Amino acid sequence: MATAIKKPLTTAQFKKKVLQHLNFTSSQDDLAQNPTAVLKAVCLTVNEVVYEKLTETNKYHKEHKSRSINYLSLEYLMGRMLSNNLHNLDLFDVAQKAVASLGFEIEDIFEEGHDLALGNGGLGRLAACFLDSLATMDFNAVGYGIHYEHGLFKQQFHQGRQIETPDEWREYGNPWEVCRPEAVQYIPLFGHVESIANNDGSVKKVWHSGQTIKGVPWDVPIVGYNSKTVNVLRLWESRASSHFDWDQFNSGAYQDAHSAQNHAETISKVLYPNDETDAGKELRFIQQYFFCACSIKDIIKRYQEQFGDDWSQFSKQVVIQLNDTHPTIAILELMRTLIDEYDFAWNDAFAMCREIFAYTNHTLLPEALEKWSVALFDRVLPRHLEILFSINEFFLNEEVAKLWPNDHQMRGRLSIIEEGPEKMVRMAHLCVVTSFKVNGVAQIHSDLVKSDLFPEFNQLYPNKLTNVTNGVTPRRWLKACNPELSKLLDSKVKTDWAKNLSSLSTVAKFADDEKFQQEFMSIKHNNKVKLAEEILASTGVVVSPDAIFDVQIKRLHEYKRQHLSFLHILALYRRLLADPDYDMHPRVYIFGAKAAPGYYLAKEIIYAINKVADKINNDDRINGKLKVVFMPNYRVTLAEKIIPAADVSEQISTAGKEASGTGNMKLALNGAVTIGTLDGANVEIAEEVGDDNIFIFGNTVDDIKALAANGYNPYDYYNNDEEIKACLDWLHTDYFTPGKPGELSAIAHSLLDGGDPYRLLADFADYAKANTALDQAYKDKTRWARMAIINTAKMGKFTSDRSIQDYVDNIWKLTPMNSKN
Ligand code: B1N
Repeated sequence: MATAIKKPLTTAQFKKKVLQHLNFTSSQDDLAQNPTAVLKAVCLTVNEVVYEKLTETNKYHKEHKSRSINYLSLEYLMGRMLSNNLHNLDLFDVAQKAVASLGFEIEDIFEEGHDLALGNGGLGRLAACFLDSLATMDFNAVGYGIHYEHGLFKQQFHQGRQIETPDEWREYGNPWEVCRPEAVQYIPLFGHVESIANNDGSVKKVWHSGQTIKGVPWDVPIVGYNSKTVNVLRLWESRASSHFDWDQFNSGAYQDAHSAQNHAETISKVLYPNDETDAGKELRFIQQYFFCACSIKDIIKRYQEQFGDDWSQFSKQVVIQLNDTHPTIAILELMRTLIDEYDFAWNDAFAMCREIFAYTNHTLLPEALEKWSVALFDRVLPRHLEILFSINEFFLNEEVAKLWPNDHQMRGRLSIIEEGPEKMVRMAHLCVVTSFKVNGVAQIHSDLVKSDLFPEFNQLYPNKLTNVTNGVTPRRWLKACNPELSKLLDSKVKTDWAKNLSSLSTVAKFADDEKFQQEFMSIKHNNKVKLAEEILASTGVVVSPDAIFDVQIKRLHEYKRQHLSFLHILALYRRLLADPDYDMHPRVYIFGAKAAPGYYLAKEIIYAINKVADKINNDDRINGKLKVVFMPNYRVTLAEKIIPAADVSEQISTAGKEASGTGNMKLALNGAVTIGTLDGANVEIAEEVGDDNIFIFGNTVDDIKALAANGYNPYDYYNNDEEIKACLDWLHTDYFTPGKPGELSAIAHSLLDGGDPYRLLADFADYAKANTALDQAYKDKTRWARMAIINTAKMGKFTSDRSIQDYVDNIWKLTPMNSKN
């Protein structure tokens, strides 16, 4: 696999095909007016290459009986596909020239594309990066997910407040997906379980379901970079199993005929927009089950196409990775299928599941740990609940009782069922009990999973809990999004760094080279000029590319502490008002974040930042030294524009709360310097770049624990720090909301009477100090250039190819396509 893959088309061939497709899809007379038609024709042209490779890939794996990795995730944040697919197929320049000869800039064609936004944030984007790496490294992998009609909502600001509108990513079709009617599945739910006595005295359980939903698969091809592989992401859409009831319709019951269909189609209608909070809604539960059941049936179908009824190879051929607990029901569905449909003995079925499932934990936040009520389980999935009880009984009696005999407290703590006024199923416990490996997503997080979240499980199953540090694909997050920097790196690095990111370390030797510094920083400047235009277009704010571009882009959540940065902005503004000559390099704070629609304080934080931005951006007294912009509708496509232009990467979560973070990796890779806490992957980034090339501040995980143990009182900071007091008091006035005092009070309340749950005030002073140090460093151009270069050079560890290799070596035990065995 070392040799480069041949370019699949010449420019002339590419152009010819585009014109052919245009003939079918639109009139060519008005071509100049129709970039959308060109986009579609280009996608269809690329698909010709893609689908040929997909067929080859499938053929190869069938012949070689490669073990298949099945990645189950409720979320995939794919972003746009065209630019990435062109890069991965080495067709970028070909397409660029072909499109230019038709009178278009390729970038303008990309702008016509929709984001596939079938996810909320880091967890969904990680799944997308992993699919890219799996295909690039020639592994036999399928991603399974839901074909949401509406992905994550679009965000607008009306007078500073977030407004959500529906995402219509496939209103007029999506060129990348193909419907696969031959792989439709039928999914039972509701109903009751009948016990039938067998002749031998045993009991056979029969589930009589109350409803059947049809699962229709849509395949999105996943193109590997410079590899032989095209894999698929298979997304399930729900439909009514029997079509429209014409008899009912003809008899006049128009509404009723529609309602069954509507109910079925509601399941895949919309992505739940909550990031790290358990919505606990019945529809979400049914979504999870629907997608798990479709996927398990599909995995079995694919296996049987090769191995027929011989189950002996199943656990050697199939591994299923659960992306958090959201797909946990897959475990119960596989158990049910083996026992009820294939007559497996319970022990054999369970042993098999324990060889097949692995689980990734992505968060320690209690509000994100999923629990479903036993009553809901019983109503929707009565047979699955019986199986769940049987697993719990086995676990408590055969495993917990052996290590901790007669320890009722321990039983209660570890049980898959949480007792209480309403009995609940702890999904993570089911995952840990049944999976053969459980991993956290950065070293510090995995350590906390062992020590704080699942210490008893770690005792019970000593080698089960492990770490795989997250990574990001350098194809999308450097090569495609930062073409100028990529070219510079190409000129200095001999090997293909996009496939071997560690080779970037060779540019570290140019960190002090004046010419290289100039080239590196002038590319950053060009990227900032472009972003400044984008900022002007989307917010109306003029910003100078000579200012420090300070970026905080991620979901809005209290633990991520956008409001810590906000509070510090208030402090800087105050210092500037008190002394217009206050010594600081001009700085532009750039925020991008969506808040869950029901998350009150997150929305208040957005509003407050927007209001303060209005005031600061229009205040002549501070000579443009401070600007604040909140770019609306943060998404993958916007990240691709912001990240190459960032000087500073804000990674300021409360220590112990951010499992990993992946934006931190993307920003550093593009030469941004991190200001951050010792949390998640920041710890490992600091290890890679060294203390001189990162600004670490704040309380550590242990410090944070000690703060709580000593009785944390936010008023201690408020009363003892004049700046904190003044800034918090400011929020109660109408300074930023003329005529409406108190509009920004919610933030101050949460930080004082609300107990400051994320310890902002305890970190404020050190954060301010780190910012002063950062400001000093930036003023020294040579020093800053050196830091930026070292950040890019030292990000080799954080390619998602390395993460996948870790999964392969430590969890999945796979062999790639074309390897010897
Ligand atoms: O997963 C990312 C990590 O890099 C982030 O640190 C982590 O916060 C994120 C319930 C989640 N954890 N949990 C979620 C998302 C949606 C939902 O409904 C939980 N997201 C993360 C990748 O490891």
